[in-house]
Amino acid sequence: PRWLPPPETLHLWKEFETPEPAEIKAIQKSFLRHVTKTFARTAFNMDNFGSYQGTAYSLRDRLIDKWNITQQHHTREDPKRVYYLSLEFLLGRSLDSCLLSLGVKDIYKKALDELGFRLEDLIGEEVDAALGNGGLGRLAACYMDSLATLDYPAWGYGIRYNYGIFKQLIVDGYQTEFPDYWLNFGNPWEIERLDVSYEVRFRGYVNKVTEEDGTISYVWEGGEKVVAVAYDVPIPGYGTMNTINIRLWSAKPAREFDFAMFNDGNYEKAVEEQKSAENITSVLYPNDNHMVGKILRLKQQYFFVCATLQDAIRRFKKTNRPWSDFPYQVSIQLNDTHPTLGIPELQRILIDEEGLSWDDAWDIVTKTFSFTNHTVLPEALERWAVPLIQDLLPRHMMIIFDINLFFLQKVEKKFPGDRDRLRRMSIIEEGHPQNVRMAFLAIVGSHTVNGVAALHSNLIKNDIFPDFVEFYEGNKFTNVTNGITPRRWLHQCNPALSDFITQKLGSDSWVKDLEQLKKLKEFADDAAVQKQWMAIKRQNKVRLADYIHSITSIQVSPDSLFDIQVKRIHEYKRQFMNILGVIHRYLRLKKLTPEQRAKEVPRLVVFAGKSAPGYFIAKLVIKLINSVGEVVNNDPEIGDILKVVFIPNYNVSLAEIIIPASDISQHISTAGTEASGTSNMKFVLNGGIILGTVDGANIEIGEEIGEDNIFFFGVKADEVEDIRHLNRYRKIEMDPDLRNVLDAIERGTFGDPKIFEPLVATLTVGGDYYLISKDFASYIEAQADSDEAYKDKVGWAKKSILCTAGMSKFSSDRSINEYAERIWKIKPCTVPATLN
Ligand code: CJB
Repeated sequence: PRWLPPPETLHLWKEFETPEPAEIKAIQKSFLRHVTKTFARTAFNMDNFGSYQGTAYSLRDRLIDKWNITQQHHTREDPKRVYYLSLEFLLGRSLDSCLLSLGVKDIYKKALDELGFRLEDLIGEEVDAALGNGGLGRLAACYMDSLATLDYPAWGYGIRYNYGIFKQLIVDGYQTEFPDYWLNFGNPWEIERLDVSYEVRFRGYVNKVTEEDGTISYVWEGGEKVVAVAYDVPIPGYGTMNTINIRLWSAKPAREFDFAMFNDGNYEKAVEEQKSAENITSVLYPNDNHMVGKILRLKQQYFFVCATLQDAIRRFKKTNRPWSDFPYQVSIQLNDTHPTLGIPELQRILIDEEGLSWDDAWDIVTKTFSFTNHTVLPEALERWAVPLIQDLLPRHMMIIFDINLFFLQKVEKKFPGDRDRLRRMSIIEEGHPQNVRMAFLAIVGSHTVNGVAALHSNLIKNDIFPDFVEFYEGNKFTNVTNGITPRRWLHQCNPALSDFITQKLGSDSWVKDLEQLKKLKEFADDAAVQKQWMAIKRQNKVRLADYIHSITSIQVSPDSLFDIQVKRIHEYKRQFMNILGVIHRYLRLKKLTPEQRAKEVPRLVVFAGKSAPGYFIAKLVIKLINSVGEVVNNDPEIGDILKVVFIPNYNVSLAEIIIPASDISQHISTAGTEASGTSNMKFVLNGGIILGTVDGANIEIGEEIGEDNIFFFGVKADEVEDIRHLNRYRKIEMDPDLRNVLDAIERGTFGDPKIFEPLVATLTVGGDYYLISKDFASYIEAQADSDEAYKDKVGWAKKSILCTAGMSKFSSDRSINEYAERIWKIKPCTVPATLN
């Protein structure tokens, strides 16, 4: 039974629910209370980490107050909510962003200063929450920030992995992986909710029950159960009361211990069972844009979807509405196909547990779900073996077969006798074994399917799902171009530029309304603004140079052009082409006289990014970058004219240092392979210039900022297929400059050439699938253009200002408003000021 507060006690609750005022004394009081009481430390037993904890806990109190007020308001108003289901949330650090969102950074700084702590040092003590691989996970984090800031009633749902993405160390030039012990020192940003838990069943059997009236129903029984426990991560909106929640599930054994087994002396077996439950949420799979068909991953997917739906349904049922209202109260967004099992799971609950008819249930399901596709790479599209699903989720497999049957009947009706079409469109792919095509299941079970940039959404329609576009007559498919939060990716990571923009625009309202940035265009030719603008860029380059020195001992000059490529290491992203271009530059520089060399634009080429641990070729790319750096950086003839640095362990907090420091950033995927990219947006927002291919969101960025302010090169997406076809059937034309570069590698200029043979082979015997040879000449030309442009300091400053000024479109606030209005049909639910 629910506990209800005696009415005469309510005033006490109210009093303590009100957030404390942000006064210096109040802050110091709460800080010291946590330091001494929560962490049992004293003035004589303190360090920066202790004061980080004290500060974080004091902020956490404020967050919880805001969170409670928000949730109470939502409960009262009962608006339609969106649930954003994602296997990844790449949040990074929270202290700085919370201080800024709550508008208390300055006063906390003062309060801590008086106690003898520097806020900047404390911020550096926090470990990243790295529950994601790359773009997809970081997008989810940006979207949570926008949902909160725009006052939407939204929940994120995911998994609380005990280990996030691995820590990368470089040993002898090679990537080595270490576990990410992120929870070891506690996590101030989560609230453990032992009271919110659900059972999740795996395996077992399906009982067919024939009722007295002849109707047939199915009951899923037996098997093993685990419990999902909620951990809540409050996400405050910027400058608003709205504080939403990311609910992360952690797996616990259903029975704490099997005492019978224990008493029998079978202690190990008893512990084993417990461990096997906990294993489910133990580790994030470290693959980006690549599916791995491991059973534990499938368990993770069902585990989080099952707990999430129980939670959403419990909330819905509190209002006593009929089931037919469900899609008008609940919208569920599938972040890629990873949570697609939610579709058969909701259908199962509705027909097996709630007694709805198949058709009524399916109507609810298809009005509730929508699906975002994030990639066209075939190796990333999820396909799960039918026997695997059958074993783990027998009832779901039956339901998927039925969904497919009814779907194919409709296809047959629309295109009678078209057997090949049925085969192509079947959710079940024939073969040994059969596979479930998760993207097809997601499309069939959703009302809307979107790609993440204009080009990508067109490729989805024309190249990967054309049959579905034809069947649904185009009605399901749409585009929502990705965005990034300007709070973290300008206001927080680049305080100097942020302050300068506020000063020039006369207000900081751009932080919540990025359209305002357009007004910066007026200043593009203003010499004083240009000077200040580039001085800020230089400060940021000094900050990065210092970081590079502290980590790698390599000294780099802040006066060189900073040319940066940071992202997951993947063949399609072509870091290999970048380093081949660096070798080309090095060989050219070596041929020059010292006088000629002195006239060259000095360039620092920075790489960072993780490779999937089992991705052999990507790991060789890292080795090659480090080997080239070793030679180039120690060549006395070259000096500062060229430096090559691989910064280890790329993550969100490192991105915050790297991105504001770029002059050029590279986004050079083979046309048609990068769905959108989001770091491209971050770099340009910070006044960096893109050198990139006509791919993903680069295209839309070019449209917004003007083609003069971006260096495009390479073949277009619609040429790629033909070139690949030719590459397969005749000898590849090797670019002569590229041949020289490969010769240098093969001569052993960068160490034992044997090491790099498999990598070099991808350009020749491998058929050069990513068209490096084809694009090499135009890549080198674009690089030369960028050198020329950089010599013109005034012209460069103008470009840089116009870059930032043109980025309004790429705020995640714009993306989220599009999702809310066009897909989720939700409205803001603003907490009234009187409750603040
Ligand atoms: N993406 O990060 C991932 N992981 C995947 O498995 C598939 C796609 C990326 O998603 C980003 C957000 O939509 C895109 O910007 C990026 O192009 C894509 O590779």
